[in-house]
Amino acid sequence: MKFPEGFKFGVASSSAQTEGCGFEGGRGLSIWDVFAEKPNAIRGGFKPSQAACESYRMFDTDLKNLIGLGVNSYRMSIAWERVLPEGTGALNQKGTDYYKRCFDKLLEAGIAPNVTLYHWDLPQKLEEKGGWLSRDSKRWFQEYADKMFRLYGDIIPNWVTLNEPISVFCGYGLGFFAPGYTNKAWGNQARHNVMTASGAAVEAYRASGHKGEIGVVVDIWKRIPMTNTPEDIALARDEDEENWKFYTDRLLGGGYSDYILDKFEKEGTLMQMEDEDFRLTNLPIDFYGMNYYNTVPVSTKKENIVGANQGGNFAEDRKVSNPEGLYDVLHMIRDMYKLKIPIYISENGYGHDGPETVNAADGMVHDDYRIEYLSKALEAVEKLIADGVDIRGYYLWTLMDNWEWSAGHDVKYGLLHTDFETYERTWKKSAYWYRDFIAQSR
Ligand code: IFM
Repeated sequence: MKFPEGFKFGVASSSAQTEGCGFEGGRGLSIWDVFAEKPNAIRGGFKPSQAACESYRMFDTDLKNLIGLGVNSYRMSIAWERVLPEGTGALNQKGTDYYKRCFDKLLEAGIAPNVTLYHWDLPQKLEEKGGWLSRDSKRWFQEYADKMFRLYGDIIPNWVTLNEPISVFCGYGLGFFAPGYTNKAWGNQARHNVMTASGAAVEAYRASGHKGEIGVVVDIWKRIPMTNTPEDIALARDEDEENWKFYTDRLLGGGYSDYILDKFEKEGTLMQMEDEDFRLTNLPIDFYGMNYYNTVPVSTKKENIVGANQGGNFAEDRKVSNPEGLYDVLHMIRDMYKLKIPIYISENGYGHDGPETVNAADGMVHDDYRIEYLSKALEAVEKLIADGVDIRGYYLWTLMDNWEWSAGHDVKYGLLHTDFETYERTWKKSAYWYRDFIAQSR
């Protein structure tokens, strides 16, 4: 099918997962640098400073690959700790120059930068002041966002405040993401505060007068009860409420559900909230970004699989592949919140848990399973557009194999294979497939 004029075909990435190069250019420590030092925090012990893709010095190579794929947009994030090593205050010129150069080069190539402000790498200096548990976090984030809008607001068409705010809950409540705390009340407070901070960034964007778009990305992992028993239905409901509705209700529905407020009250984990927090998240946003990977089957009778792989997608057990689910899940979200704003599929991709090797005979990785997944997911996008759903873009996760958070190098999502010794990038079969798909869809 031909996609609508101007539809964004992109790939998505993030700073912590790709930039690497140690602390070159004056990058400050992030909470993930510190977390990665803890024994067993990251599979294989890989650290983001050493085990990402060296894009800080290899951006031109990445750009060549983006041009080769034919994408017209690249979703990337700014490392807060690179531009503001202290989290607030003085900007690091080398850091801001780096992003300016990336954005200029992308624009010269006709690739629109879609820029995320927070993709999980909180400056460690702010963590030392309480991190997302502090009520000051909204002020810190607003200051950072405001500085970025002043620097780049006139050239960036799309901004994302947060990518997957659940990461903050995983970090403060569940312990397998940075900063590694296991206190549910803290997790709830931190996730409440990060949503507030997102609203504060939207407020700063409107005040800056720039005319681009700003939105928020929430990942949806719809739970599917494995049986019709009341227990399984109740479990699916509970996990939906905790894992994604918490964020979408706040962002798209105006506030939290009675279910979640009652539950936290009973547990003694209810967060402190002020009217101002909701005023901020109720400021209008220009789009909703949905990250979709899979649905999650749940049953009280099965071993709880959540957290099995501990990559970015901690709910991914990699036994389920449901690319078609994108269709129903997106319709569900639209109906649930009577959504009128445009939607981006801000991430979608296939994670392979295990090695993927470059075939010596033809120099390619034969990742047919990824092609199968992607073709079904993109078919779902086509059907949604045919239904009249206002989807403006699709960003495949991800350009190249990178540092997959707590899963280290074990789980691979890239269209390109990365050799983590030489940092050579090699196109997989799926990269050629996506390139051809884009070319045929225009
Ligand atoms: O790698 C992550 C990304 O950082 C956030 N979304 C899910 C991806 C795959 O796990």
